[in-house]
Amino acid sequence: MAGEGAGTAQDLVRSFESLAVDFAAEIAGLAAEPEIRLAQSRYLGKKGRATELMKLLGRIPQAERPAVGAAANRAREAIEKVVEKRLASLAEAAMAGELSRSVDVTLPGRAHRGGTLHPLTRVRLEIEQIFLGMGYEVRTGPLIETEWHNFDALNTPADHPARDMQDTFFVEGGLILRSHTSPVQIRTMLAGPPPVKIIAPGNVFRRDDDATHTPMFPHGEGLHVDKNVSFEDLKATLIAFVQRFFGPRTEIRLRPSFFPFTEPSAEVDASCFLCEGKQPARSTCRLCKGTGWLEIGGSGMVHPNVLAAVGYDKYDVTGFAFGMGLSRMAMLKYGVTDLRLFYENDLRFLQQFPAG
Ligand code: 2NL
Repeated sequence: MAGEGAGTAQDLVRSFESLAVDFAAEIAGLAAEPEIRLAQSRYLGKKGRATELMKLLGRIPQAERPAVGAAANRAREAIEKVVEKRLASLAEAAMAGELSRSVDVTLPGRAHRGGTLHPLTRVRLEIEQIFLGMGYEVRTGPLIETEWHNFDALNTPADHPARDMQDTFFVEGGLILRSHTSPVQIRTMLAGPPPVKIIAPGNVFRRDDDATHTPMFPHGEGLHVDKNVSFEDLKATLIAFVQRFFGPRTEIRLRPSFFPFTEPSAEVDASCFLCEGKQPARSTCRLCKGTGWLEIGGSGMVHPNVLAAVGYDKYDVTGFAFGMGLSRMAMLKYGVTDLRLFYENDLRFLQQFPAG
């Protein structure tokens, strides 16, 4: 920094001249724009060396100041020019590098193994497609529910065993994890008048955890409410469903049962698609265990108390509803013998369900 701090005009002019030279030397070794800009600000910035030199101008006689000012301007211009040239040559070098890269277009591509859908997702999508084809809408809703939407509206009184701590997960604020997807149907009916024709797929929660139960499992329910909806409509709908899901020769069997939210209620069995109920295959069938039938879910006519709870006229409309566990449907359809396989994320299992 020759002459810096020296007193005469000539000293200052020389200092400005060496400023540009010092700067050029300093950035010669820099190869990135941010570093070059930083160096520039060390010379020309608010606290830069040029600015510091300008502060000495006050000590110079008036008459000699223009010469020093001119030297300052030359230094500034020189520094800016050096920056520009250096950045331009860096850009050029980068471009030359890009252009000199050669690509062997004959190399085989790197294969990416496409992902597949989880079997439970496949089953859900397939069921959705079947019901969409029968004019149903797919509805979803919250996993955390009020006891009213999950139980009370469904004619399930406070002393019903399903409401015990043992079966239901309670969370803070007096809320629960839904134990079925019925609250979605309740919310849909509350939101508007009949007709309602929906299916509600989604995960539900119960305090079970053993070889045949997981505390969370995918469930699917259907609901059709309108004037003159009959048990016959329920049966026809279930037949159409099982024939699309398991195959066109599938039959159904309804066994009298009980649910608080339906009356009458029935368990739904589908005829075994593996042995088709025919001897001798049936007697040793691993799927239906020789019964010829597969239990797939529950169903019934919507209880008038449920219709009344959502503000529907129980004398004007009727409805049917049904429910099924999607993991059971997936086990039956794909011959999976251990429920836990669905939740272990073992690729050897998952890769057996191809894409598409
Ligand atoms: C099951 C049994 C069932 C329903 C679910 C339902 C919903 C409303 C009103 C009336 Cl909003 N019923 N759902 C009805 C009968 C059976 O599920 O999931 N068994 C595996």
